[in-house]
Amino acid sequence: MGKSGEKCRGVFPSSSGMTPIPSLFPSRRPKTLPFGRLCLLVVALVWSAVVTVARAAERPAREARPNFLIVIADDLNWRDLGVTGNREVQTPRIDAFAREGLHLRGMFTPSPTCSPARHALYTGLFPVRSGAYPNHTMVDPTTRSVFTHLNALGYRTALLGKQHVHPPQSFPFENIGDDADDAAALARFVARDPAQPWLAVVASTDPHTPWTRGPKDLYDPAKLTLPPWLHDNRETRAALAAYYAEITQFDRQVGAVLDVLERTGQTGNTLVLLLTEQGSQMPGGGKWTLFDNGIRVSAFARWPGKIAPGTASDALMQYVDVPPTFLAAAGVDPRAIDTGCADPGGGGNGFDGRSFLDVLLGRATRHRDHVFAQDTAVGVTGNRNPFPKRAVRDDRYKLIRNLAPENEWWILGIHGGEIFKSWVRDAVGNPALAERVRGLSHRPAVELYDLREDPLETRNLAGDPAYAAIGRRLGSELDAWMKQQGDRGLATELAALARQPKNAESSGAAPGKKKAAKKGG
Ligand SMILES: [Ca+2]
Repeated sequence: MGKSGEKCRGVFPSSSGMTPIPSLFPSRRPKTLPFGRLCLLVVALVWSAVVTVARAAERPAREARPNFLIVIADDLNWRDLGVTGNREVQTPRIDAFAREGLHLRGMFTPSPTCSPARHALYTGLFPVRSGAYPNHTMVDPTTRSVFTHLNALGYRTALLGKQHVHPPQSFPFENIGDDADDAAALARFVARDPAQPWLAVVASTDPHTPWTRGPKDLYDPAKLTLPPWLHDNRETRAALAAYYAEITQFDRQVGAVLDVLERTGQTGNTLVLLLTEQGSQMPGGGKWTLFDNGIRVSAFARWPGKIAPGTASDALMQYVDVPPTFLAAAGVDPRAIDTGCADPGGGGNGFDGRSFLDVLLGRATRHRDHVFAQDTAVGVTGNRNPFPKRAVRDDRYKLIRNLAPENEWWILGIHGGEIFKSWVRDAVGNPALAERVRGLSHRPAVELYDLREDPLETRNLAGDPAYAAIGRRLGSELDAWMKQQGDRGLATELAALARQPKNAESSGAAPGKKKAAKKGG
């Protein structure tokens, strides 16, 4: 099912329009009731009253358990929203949503790639420990996810849109459709039983390549302001305009989802978490890199009456912290949860993440001292060489280690693309551009950045004696994280293919499942 084939199936006749929500109850009734049916009706009415009373008795517990909604984009650079400072991309619904809750400015994904990022988001486990570290990957089959944990608490859980997680028994959500535009499917799910709390994930495929959807007429390539990580030429401008149109398409999708909550009366008791996922597939746009363009996430949380509107937090946090946070918000101590996955460093089966509920409720301003990330090139489509990367970041500095720096980093999605090829063409006779292009494929063993002074990570401070102590401090944090994860660096990278279901299936090690995802990465 190609993305381009989906273009006209959207539910948006306009930015505010939406497919009507089907009635849950048939309206057609017989005009007269025979005696037998009348008796049945009386019995039904009495039973209905009994159930209503019983549900009223449960209400205090019910009100203590909010619904949860995650809305996640696909390859949306955190900077490319109106609310995060991009003055040209149009995201009115997201900007308005941000004003209704808390802007989590310190959120990071532990992987700049779709599949491992989503496994971490749903399991609360970092990628190497769970086994889900390359792209198109899977967790160990005993692993449980937020869907497992909330189902056990009596929630119903569902996912609409992109999956990219495996195996199914670790992610026991109800699949309510592969098309994140299908707001009516979401409406049917959330309205099904008012007495049962729910978790829903709406996982978009926008603005993942190919950039084919959205209102292209809003963006004139010739008039766009290019961000500094992009080389300015005709091909790049055309791609940027198409990417922005898909971001606006995602914004409309977000609007339709929020409208479902309004129409079904679920806004008040639902904690909504909106995530941009990871960097874009532009060269330098961040995807498959550990620069902030790749791993930083724009995140916004709304929970009326609980989260103060129009607020922001710089507390560092990661996707692995989301499941513990939801469980804490549901009244459960996340430290008592068994993830089904052994902790090689700490012992036990607990989460790698910790609840940031106190940040949401305005009771804390700090959460983590460090965030961590990894990227695995083996298993990415068209990858030519192993190129493992690891990173640690605090609120000012970042250390990146490239564990096979002698190799050329080359993957089809960046280096085989038309934008990159146009840059290579333009670099002939342009030494400054040639050096930039080279830097997209060749990296030093160690990179150290001062993000306060150099937010685009262009001045590598590794080797500068003035920063040696900072490098050592971050290096020991990274060593400790890798050890806790059971991460063997290059050896782990070289074992990545065995962590992909397509390879495990061919060896008979995993059950077959064809994902309905429209796009890779
Ligand atoms: Ca993605």
